[in-house]
Amino acid sequence: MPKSVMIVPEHVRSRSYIEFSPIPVNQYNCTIEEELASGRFTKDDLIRVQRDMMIIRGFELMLDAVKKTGKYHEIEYNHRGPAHLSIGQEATAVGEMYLLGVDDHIYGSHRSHGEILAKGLSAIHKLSDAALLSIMKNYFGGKAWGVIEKDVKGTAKDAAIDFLIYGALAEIFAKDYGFNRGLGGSMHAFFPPFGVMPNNAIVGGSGDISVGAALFKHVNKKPGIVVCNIGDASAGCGPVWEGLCFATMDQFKELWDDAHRGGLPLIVNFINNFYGMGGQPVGETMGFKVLARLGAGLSPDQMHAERIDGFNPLAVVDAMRRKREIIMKGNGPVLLDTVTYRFSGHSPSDASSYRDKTEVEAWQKVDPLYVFGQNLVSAGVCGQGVLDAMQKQVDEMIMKAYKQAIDMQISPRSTYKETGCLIEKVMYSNERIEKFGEGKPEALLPTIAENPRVKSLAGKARYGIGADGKPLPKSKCYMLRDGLFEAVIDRFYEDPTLVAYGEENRDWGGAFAVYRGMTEALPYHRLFNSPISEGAIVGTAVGYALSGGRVLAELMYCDFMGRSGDEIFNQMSKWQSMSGGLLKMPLVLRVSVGSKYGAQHSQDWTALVAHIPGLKVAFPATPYDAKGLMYSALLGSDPVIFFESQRLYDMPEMFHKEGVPAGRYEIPFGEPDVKKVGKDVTILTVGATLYRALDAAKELEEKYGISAEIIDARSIVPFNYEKVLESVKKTRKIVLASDACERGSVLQTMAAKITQFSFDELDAPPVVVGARNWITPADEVEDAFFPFASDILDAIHTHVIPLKGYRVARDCSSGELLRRSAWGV
Ligand SMILES: Cc1ncc(C[n+]2csc(CCOP(=O)(O)OP(=O)(O)O)c2C)c(N)n1
Ligand SMILES: [Mg+2]
Repeated sequence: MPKSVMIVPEHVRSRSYIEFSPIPVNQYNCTIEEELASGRFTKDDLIRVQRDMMIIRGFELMLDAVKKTGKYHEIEYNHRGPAHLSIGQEATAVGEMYLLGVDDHIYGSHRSHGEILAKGLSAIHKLSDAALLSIMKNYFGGKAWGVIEKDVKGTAKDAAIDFLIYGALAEIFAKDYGFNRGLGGSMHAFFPPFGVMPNNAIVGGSGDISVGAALFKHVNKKPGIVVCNIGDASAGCGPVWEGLCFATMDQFKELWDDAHRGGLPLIVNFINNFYGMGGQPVGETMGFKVLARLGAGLSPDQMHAERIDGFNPLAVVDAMRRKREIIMKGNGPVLLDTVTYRFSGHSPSDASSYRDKTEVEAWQKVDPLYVFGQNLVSAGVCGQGVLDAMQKQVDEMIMKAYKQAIDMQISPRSTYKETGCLIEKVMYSNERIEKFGEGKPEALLPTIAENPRVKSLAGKARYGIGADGKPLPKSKCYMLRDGLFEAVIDRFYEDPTLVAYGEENRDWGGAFAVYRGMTEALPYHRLFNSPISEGAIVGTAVGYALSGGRVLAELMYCDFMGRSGDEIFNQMSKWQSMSGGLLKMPLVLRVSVGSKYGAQHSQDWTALVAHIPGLKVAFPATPYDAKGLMYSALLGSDPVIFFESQRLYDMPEMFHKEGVPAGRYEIPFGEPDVKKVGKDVTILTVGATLYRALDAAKELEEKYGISAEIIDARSIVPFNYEKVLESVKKTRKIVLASDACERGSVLQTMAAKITQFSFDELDAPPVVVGARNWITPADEVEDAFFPFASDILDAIHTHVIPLKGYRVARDCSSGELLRRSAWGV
């Protein structure tokens, strides 16, 4: 029986009410004197809270001045990039980070300077001098350390504070010595050694990535928790909802084995400043009134949600302490609605036309920096003189970092015009990594040999052509889906961090039976069904991978990539390079290209992902290639979109005469493969059109005496043109075929490059044979849409070599192609 829950009609149809518990709102009620008496804080701790808020305020005021006036205390600097400041929100950041350790990871948004500094200051307080010095001296070869070292006065902790302010500021100013070598910038800056993980310029972008990071900790039993800091307006974002749904799945608490049972170690902290840019979630763009209400819809424990006063740093510390306790008992994830207010505009160009001056003034009257400082004085924690001296010291620190960061001699910018420049180097990590973790991978079946599917594959023909030269019945053959299975199951027994998930990945055996036999072999925490949340499937996988684990995620149909567009285009593809080469992204996303199911289930969108820099893209068409490329994907360190065609899952091996090897082998990315040698015309195929090209080649040979060479692209990014250009040199003609709509397809790019590089060797321009620029019609009439052998022959006859006596099946003349183009089809 696959599921633990029996759906009993009498139960689900019976009459009752759903009850909600009251949601606490600003319940913290403790004075500084009481906190001191409780022993939770010393006087020094409280003074440090004030200092940290001052540092953040000073940092943001400096940036505000630079953006608005082009100078800071008369020292000019033109910062051309963004600066989304959090002036007013300091108590929220400092309170949140106060108890967090280095193993606790925070993810944030475009407005995260304050969080970076607060988390960094908290880490500096907790780390030993030796640890701090080691981090500073080793981070990116100690470049930032080299800058600040000379001007440090004081202890290692003082040095680390200088380092933190300088590293963040140099990053904001796009300098090579910044925390992410200038490739992250203001909205994406982060610093993992202090537990500051990627901040995201896509509103709500961290909403699912952080869930994947918490999943990584949970599955691999890593210490610490994850905090997702996102704005109140991000509550309207799909990825945030999908992330919340994923994070609150019942299976964590009900189905996973005892050792992994329990909720994810995650705090979703909505930093509620009551505005998007100018839009107001409360009263205008959302309907929740009190954001903490959202948790009530997600789980019976209402995500332990509450609203807290983010203008009081101690209220935030208190909430974080209590929420952590809940998480440690396995009862996470939890949700916080942290009330705060930004005095600054959304960005420096913001004229605040959407809010009343009196509103801003009312909040300024309760400015946490002033109020908390005064409370410290009234409670006798320190005198005003101490606060004044601290302010002076903070101002000096900020000025020192500012001078260092703007100086082009001291803090140069990386240049990107030379071959082999920094960006070129960090687009991929290009490593080969056997396993991302130590220890024995967990499995239900101790060895692969015991697996029922592995046993049944032993009896299959690993080459699909019999001794008589005829194809064997498919039922007797090893198929493409088996090639994928063999590579994946093997990697599961090698890399303890490897997890796979997606829709119907477990008991169903994967939507197209690639994972059949895995449910028996793997515990839930390594193979599980996700909610139908394509955004979160990819987004969480991004978080899992950048945390240091290998992940294999699946989209049931290529068409659903639209649902995970941001996660593929902006997250999966970019974090390696935006980190300056610090992070790896061992994430393989399997994407199945459909057929038969019409307009929304049959599209080949290779062009969309090939267009996005940072992704590797493969599309094998044979069992041998599928297995070898899957091995490479699952041994690499880069994000891979792995296309599979539903037409080919049951395709036996028709090329590799020795049969698909039972053991491990790797096919490198980027190398096309000559599947049939010929001399008169080259046909370059992507994906399933390989077999239709073979049919066309047969007809060319038998009826017209023309010998076609067929090259299977196998990968799309990277792509080495060498074999194709060599072939063209011989045949002087090339046709390209794939199931993708022709306009803007990968084939068009390839055709353009071939023209450019082989112009003198070509007798005719390369011809692209793709699907029509239409919606996909029903299976019964798909021959009007997808390219078949006759379309390849039509194209060859019309544009490349006239075939004697050939009658064109469908007009594909230049005039017809121009007509279609003018009509937009
Ligand atoms: C997906 C996306 N949509 C829109 C934007 C433009 N944008 C940047 S910040 C912002 C407002 C975000 O509000 P909130 O989430 O409350 O965060 P806050 O700015 O208040 O910190 C908008 C609309 C964006 N960066 N990303
Ligand atoms: Mg907001």
